[in-house]
Amino acid sequence: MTTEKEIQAKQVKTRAFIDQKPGTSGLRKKVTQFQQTGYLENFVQAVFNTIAPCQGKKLVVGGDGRYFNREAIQVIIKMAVANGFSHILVGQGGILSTPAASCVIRKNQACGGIILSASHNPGGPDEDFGIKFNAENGGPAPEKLTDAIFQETLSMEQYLSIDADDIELDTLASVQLGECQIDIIDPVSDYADLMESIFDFKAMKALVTSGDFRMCFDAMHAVNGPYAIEIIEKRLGAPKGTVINGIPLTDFGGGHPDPNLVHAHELVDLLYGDDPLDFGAASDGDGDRNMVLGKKFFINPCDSLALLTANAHLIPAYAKGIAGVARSMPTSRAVDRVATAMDIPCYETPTGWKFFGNLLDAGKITLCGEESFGTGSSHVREKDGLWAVLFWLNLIAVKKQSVNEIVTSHWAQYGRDYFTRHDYEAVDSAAAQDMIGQLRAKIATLPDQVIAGATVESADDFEYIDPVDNSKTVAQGVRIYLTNGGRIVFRLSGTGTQGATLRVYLDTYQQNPELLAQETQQALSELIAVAEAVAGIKSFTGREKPCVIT
Ligand code: VG1
Ligand code: CO
Repeated sequence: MTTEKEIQAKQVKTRAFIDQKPGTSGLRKKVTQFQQTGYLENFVQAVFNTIAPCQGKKLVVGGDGRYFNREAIQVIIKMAVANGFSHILVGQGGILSTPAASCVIRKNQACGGIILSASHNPGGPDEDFGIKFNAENGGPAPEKLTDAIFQETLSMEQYLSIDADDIELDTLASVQLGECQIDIIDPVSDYADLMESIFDFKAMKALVTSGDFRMCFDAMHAVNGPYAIEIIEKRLGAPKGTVINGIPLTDFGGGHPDPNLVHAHELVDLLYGDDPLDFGAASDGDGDRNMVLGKKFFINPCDSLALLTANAHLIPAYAKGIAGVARSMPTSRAVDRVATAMDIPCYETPTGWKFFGNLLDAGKITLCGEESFGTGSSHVREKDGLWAVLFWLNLIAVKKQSVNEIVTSHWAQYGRDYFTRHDYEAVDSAAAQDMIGQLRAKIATLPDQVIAGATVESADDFEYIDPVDNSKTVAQGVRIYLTNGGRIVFRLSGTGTQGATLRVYLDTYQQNPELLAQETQQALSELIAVAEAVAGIKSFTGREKPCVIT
């Protein structure tokens, strides 16, 4: 379809907002904030100004389907046309999972993409919305770029748009708006093809159709439903109904699309009930996180990264070996042990996928991950929930072992890093800042102190110098190392939309074969007591216990 009409860009006056600083992963606010006149438009114009000139360039647009996704996409398309983009690729229905957006940007050599998502945060008129820009490598904009975008927002006086009817998003089509071609693309096929090029689909198909392997994938009413149905049910042939909650809903069915033991309770019931399945998996709102479960068995994401690294040679795409690995700082050191054994480099980065981009682009790493249910590889520049699930299926298919056997034999070989994260959500911001401030102030005096029976070996506030571009990122979390091998990390979340969220990460290493099967909170109870003693969490937050324990 072609519109012959002349398209005239119009300048629209706006006022600047001072609160558009992107956090760990883009700008996340309540929907109501995004609905303020000019709020979304300002941020989008700031992105376009930062990457200008936009003339002749290709842009990818899509989101996780949450409330306000469609409205935002219409605004962005019109602004992109007015700003001179020559080609816009939009996922059908406004849908693109975060990893699929990364894949589409790379495959089509776009100059970048705008992804609309607040990830695992709830959706709906009174819930969360988010927007982020991914650069031409398909990865989240690095800090240099997000800082520049933020600077632009502070002086925003006008944005560019056009007067035009809304674009029909539900039909695959190519539409010409003035000089710009807008393609409504199948959001799934490129991504599904990429997965097929990485894994041994033949072996996986044999596994999931064998009749003695029962599995479930919970898409949590979020974006990965169509991807999982296409790949797991259609291409791998798993029985219909293997994917549950597979239709993306604007409010995610009223739940938190967060794949953990608390929020993915429907799946958890299937794996921990009377007649448990062999394998269960879930992903989050925008499809980049994953949780993998065996029969009555939870795989900690830190262990998952270590295991995928140790077994990467069994996957066709990584059979020739991997260049190196990286983990975010709070992630346990399980993967470090594997990297040492494999004699490959292991990098420790600040929290957030944007810090992996340079390492992946430079070919220094092949796999990377975070404790927050994020795992990924050089196939895209985002963490990738479904990829991680397929990796596990591929491993089970070729090792012919259960999840439980694979993990416990890994611990037997490498020892076990017990890990937990305690979240205190929506606490008073000033109190949380104060707590972190006081911890920072005493870092220098901590070494050699005995706290709740444990001796501090060292302490610091994590800083990172990117080995590729030498950029420096400071104040990424207070780390306390104990002489008994334990580690405690305190940091504030950069994705919350209400008050502050304090995250306390605790991990300790156990090599004694007799002590590898403890309950995690039990194994970490002494460390938990040290964390309270050193930081005074209860008195600062006014909370007796964390809201979420993972
Ligand atoms: C959290 C996680 C972090 C992850 C980020 C984005 O950030 O801790 O590991 O990269 O979310 O993931 P924070 O700053 O709240 O701790 V997603 O799936 O929410 O885009
Ligand atoms: Co996410």
